[in-house]
Amino acid sequence: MTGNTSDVLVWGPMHPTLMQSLEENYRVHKRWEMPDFKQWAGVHGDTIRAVVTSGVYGADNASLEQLANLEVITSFGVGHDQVDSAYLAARGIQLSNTPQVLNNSVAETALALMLCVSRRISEAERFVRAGKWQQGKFPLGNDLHGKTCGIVGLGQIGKTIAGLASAFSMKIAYYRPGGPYTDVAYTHYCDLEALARASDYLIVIVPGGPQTRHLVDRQVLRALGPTSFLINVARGTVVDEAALVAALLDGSIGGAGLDVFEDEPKVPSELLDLDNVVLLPHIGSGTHETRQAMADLVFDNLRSYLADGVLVTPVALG
Ligand code: 8YV
Repeated sequence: MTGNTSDVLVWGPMHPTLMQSLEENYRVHKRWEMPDFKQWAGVHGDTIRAVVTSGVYGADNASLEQLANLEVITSFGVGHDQVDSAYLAARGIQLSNTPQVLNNSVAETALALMLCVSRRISEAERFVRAGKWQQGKFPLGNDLHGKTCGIVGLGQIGKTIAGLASAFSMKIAYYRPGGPYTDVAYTHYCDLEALARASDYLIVIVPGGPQTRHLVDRQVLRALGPTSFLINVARGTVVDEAALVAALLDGSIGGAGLDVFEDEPKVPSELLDLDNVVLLPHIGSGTHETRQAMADLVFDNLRSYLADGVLVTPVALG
């Protein structure tokens, strides 16, 4: 650590190599270890130019209010719905995220969930472990090939999912209210219910936040129908979870593969006993390689900003 170093406030425990790099290069203040943040900020808040957080931790406005000289937030994850972009823009605080480096991992998680729900993989494994194979055959599943994969949000991750699903010989369709993209040949829908009606697997991969809250609602789930599946690798808030639970309980949809929930880490208890639902603990980007790349990108953003005032992967605010 040099003599002329910056004070950085870290919101919660981060990837180990990121923590190490932060501690080697800056004066690190750990918010999660502070018994009383407001009291700490009253004494030290003015020293903080940079905050390091994640898409899950976010950073609430009331806490940021205590940091009068804050210039930048570098966030671990591509989604940044847990910070208030309008508030940051109004204060002139810059924000970075970790796009691109997690596209493949999240897309692979979406494919894993599609395979799991279609071939009943989790259920089949529970069957073997419970010793039921000796008593009879396991029921049949469904193919992916030839089926329609409807993608809600054909951004970078959505396009990567489309590429993988194409390799499984699926037909690709997508929802985009503003009209079709000119650089892809996939079937376009302006209307989400129409896409749901056409889809065997509806994959949610739009950013979270107020604009997409409950985009997938009761009507969309009804349109998806009793033989089709919902996959969510975006944010729990994009799906009306109460409507999803009801649709799964009354058979309005065939099943679901969920990596995200509205109030993580809480999972609706009704889902725990359903065999046609696969539940994951928000592991979309959770591989050694991808998390390392995300950690490196967070550090690169912070170092670049504190040295030159420039973020490597800035988020356009407001
Ligand atoms: C992370 C994510 O798990 O990138 C995102 O938006 O949801 C995940 O990659 C999360 O951001 C923080 O750990």
